[in-house]
Amino acid sequence: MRTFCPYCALQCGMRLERDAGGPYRAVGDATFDVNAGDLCMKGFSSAETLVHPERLLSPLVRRNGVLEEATWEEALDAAAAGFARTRRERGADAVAAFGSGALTNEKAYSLGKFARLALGTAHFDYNGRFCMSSAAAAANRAFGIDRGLPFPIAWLADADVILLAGGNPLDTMPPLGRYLEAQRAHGESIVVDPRATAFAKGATWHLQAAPGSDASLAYALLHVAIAERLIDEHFVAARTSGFADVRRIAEREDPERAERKTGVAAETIRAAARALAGAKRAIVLTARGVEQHRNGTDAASAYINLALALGLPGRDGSGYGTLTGQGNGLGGREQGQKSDQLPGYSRVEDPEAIARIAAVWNCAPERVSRRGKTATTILHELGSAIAGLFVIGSNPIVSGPHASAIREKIATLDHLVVCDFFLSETARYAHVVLPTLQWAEESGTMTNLEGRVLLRERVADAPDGPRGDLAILRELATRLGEPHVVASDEPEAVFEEIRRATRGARADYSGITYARLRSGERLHWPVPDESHAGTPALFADRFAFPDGRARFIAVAPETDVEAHDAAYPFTLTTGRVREHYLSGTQTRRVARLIAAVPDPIVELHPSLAARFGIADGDLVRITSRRGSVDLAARLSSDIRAETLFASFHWGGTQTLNDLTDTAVDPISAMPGFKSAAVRIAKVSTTV
Ligand SMILES: Nc1nc2c(c(=O)[nH]1)N[C@H]1C(S)=C(S)[C@@H](COP(=O)(O)OP(=O)(O)OC[C@H]3O[C@@H](n4cnc5c(=O)[nH]c(N)nc54)[C@H](O)[C@@H]3O)O[C@H]1N2
Ligand SMILES: Nc1nc2c(c(=O)[nH]1)N[C@H]1C(S)=C(S)[C@@H](COP(=O)(O)OP(=O)(O)OC[C@H]3O[C@@H](n4cnc5c(=O)[nH]c(N)nc54)[C@H](O)[C@@H]3O)O[C@H]1N2
Ligand code: SF4
Ligand SMILES: [Mo]
Repeated sequence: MRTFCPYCALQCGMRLERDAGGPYRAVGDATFDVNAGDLCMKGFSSAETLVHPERLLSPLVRRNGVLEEATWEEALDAAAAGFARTRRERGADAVAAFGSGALTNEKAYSLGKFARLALGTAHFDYNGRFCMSSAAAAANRAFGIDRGLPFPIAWLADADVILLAGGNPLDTMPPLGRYLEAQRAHGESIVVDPRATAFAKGATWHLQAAPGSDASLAYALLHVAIAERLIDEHFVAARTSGFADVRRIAEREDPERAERKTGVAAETIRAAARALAGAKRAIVLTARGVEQHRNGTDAASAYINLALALGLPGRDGSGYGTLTGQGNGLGGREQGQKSDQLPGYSRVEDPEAIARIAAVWNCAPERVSRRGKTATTILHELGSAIAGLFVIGSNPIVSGPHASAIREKIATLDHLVVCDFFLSETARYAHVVLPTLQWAEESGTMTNLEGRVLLRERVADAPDGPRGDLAILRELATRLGEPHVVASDEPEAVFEEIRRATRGARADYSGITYARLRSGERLHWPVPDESHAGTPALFADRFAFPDGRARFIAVAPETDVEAHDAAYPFTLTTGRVREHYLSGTQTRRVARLIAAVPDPIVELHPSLAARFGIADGDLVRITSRRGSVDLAARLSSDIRAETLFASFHWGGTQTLNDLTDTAVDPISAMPGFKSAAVRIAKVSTTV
C-alpha cells in the first residue's frame, strides 16, 4: 500500500516492502507523479527508525530526578495532573504547547483545539515559526494568502527562467531535481546563494551574494527591469496597487550600489535581470536562505515585488513561491496549531472565523479568539512566564535559536511533557515522556509544498507500547475535564470535523474526503465542495484581498544582520546537509546516514583558513556573542571568503544553535538563523 516519506515537504510517494518476517524497506512509488519513484537517501532509509533498538516503547515518568518506566495510566495521570497544577498555581497562561510541521493535519488541528480548550492557554505555536513564517508573512501581505507554491510543482519543469534565492534543493529535496533538470534542458536559471552549491554551479547565473543582502539584490534586479522597460505595466495597473513607492526605491538601488552591498558584480545582476524579465514563463522562488533573517519577511517581499512588477503571479506557467520545509509545514499551520491562526488558515482576529470555529467546537467565542505568544517568545520565557510546556513533534533545545539558553531555562520548568518516539535531547529534560507511533503505523493527511492534500495510510504493524498522538491528546483532554475536545482516535473522524471547521475559509478542505484521496484525486486546497476539482493554481483571476489586487510592499533595500566588529568579524550562516534531517533525532539513528556524515563540519574558504593557519580537517572553534562550538574544518572555495557555513543537525557539544542570533524578524518572529557574527580560531590539528 502507498505511504509517503516521513520527512520533508516534497512528500515523496513510497511503499514499504518486506520479506516474510523481515524488516521493512522503503521503495519509491513510481506511480506517484510528484517523485515518480525517486527518493533521497533519507527517504530510502526511513523504515530503519521503525524497528530501532532505541525506540521508546514505554512511557517514562521522572521520579527522584530520574526518568523511569511507568504504565500508561500513571504517565497520563502525571502528565495531566502537572498541567492542572501549573494552571491552578500560576494560571492557564503559564502553560504552553509547542507543536510541529511533522504532525498530520488531524493531529495539528487537535493540538490547537486541545491547547485552547483543554489546557486553556492562548500560548501555543509550532516549529514552522522557525521555518517558513517569513515567506508566509510576505505572501500574505502581498497576495492575501500563502500556499508555499501557489501553482503545481510541474510548472517548474516548463519555466523558461527560474530564479531561486536561498535554497539548496539538490541536497534538501533531491527528487525535485528531475523538474529542475528538465527546466535546465531548455531554459535558464539564476541562483542567489553565498555558497556555490551543486545547484548554483549548474545555473546560468550564480549570484554569490553576502548573507542577508537579498533585499538589495532583488531591488537591483527590479531596477534593471524598470530601466530597460521590461515591467509588465498592464498587469501592474490592472491587478496590483502600491507600485509607485517600490519603483522609487528600486530606481535608487542601481546594480552598482547593490554590488557594494551584496558583492555581486553589477554586470551579472544586469544580465540575470534581462533574462528573467524577458522570459515568457518565469518563476521566482525563495527558501530559508532568504527568509531566516531579522528582515526575512522584507527580503521575501523584495522578491515578491520583483515577481509582481514582471507580472508573474497569476500568469500561466509563472509565479512566485516558497519551497516549504517539513512534511506538513503547510497543513500544520492551516489547521491552527499556530498562536495567531484558527483552522482553515483563518486569522485569530477574524470575527467570521471565530464564530465558525466556536460553533464547530461548541464553545464560547472567547475561548478561541485570543492571540498567543510565538514559538520564539515561548522558548524565551521558559521558566519565567511559562512554567509548564507540552512538546509534540519538535526538539527545540537543538533546533531553537540560542539553544544553550533554552537548555538552561527548560531545566527550570515546573512541568514538561514530551511526546516522541525517541528520547530526543528535549525529552531528556521531561517530567513525563509519552511514546508515540511513527508515520507508517497510523493514518492521517499531510499537505505538501504545493498545497496538495495527501492521505498517508497505515502500512506497518505497530509495536506494543506506543500510542498514537491523537489517542494521547484525547486521554489528556479527558483528564483535564474536556473529554470531547478530540473527536476520536480515528483520524478520519477528526478529518470530518476539519472539513466542517474549514468550510468557507481560506484553506477550505471541506470538499476533501478520505474516499477522494484514496481514489488518487489530485486535490490542492481550496476545495470548497465535494464536486470541486481543487485549485492547482491560485491567482489566475484575482488575489485574496477584497479588491482582488496584489500589494507591493515598499521594504527597505538594506542588509540587517548581527553587527560585526573586531571581535566578531565574520558571518556564520547555517543550513542542511543531504544526509540529516533537522534536529537529527531520526537521521542520527540511521546507520547508513551517520556513516555517511557522522559529525557536523564547518565550511570555510581557503583564504580565510590560511589567515588562521587552518588546514582541512583541523578542529576550529567558532565563537559568537552567545557561545562557542568546535567543529572540524572543510576548506572549500565554493563559499564566500568572509562567510562560514555549518549545519544544525547535532546536539550536545555539537549544538550549532548555541551560536545563533536571538534577534527576530519583527513581523514573522523568525530568528536570524542564517547570520550570526562570529570569530574563529584553530583548536587543534587532526591527524
Ligand atoms: N537533507 C535535508 N533536507 C531537508 C531538511 C533537512 O533538515 N535535511 N529540512 C527540510 C526543511 S524543514 C526545510 S525548511 C528545507 C530547507 O531547505 P533550504 O532552504 O534549501 O535549506 P538550507 O540549507 O536551510 O538553506 C538553503 C541555502 O541558503 C543559503 N543561504 C544562507 N544564507 C543566505 C542568504 O542570506 N541569502 C541567500 N540567498 N542564501 C543564503 C545557504 O548557503 C544554503 O545553500 O529543507 C527540507 N529538506
Ligand atoms: N541554525 C539553524 N536552526 C534551524 C534551522 C536552520 O536552518 N538553521 N531551521 C529551522 C527549521 S526550518 C525547522 S523546520 C526547525 C525544526 O526543528 P525541530 O522542531 O526540532 O524538528 P525535528 O528535528 O523534526 O523534531 C521533530 C521531533 O519530533 C519527533 N517526531 C517526528 N514525527 C513525530 C510525530 O508524528 N509525533 C510525535 N509526537 N513526534 C514526532 C522526532 O523524533 C523529533 O524528535 O529547525 C529550525 N532550526
Ligand atoms: S525529498 Fe523529502 S520527501 Fe522525498 S524522500 Fe527525501 S526527505 Fe523524503
Ligand atoms: Mo523547516
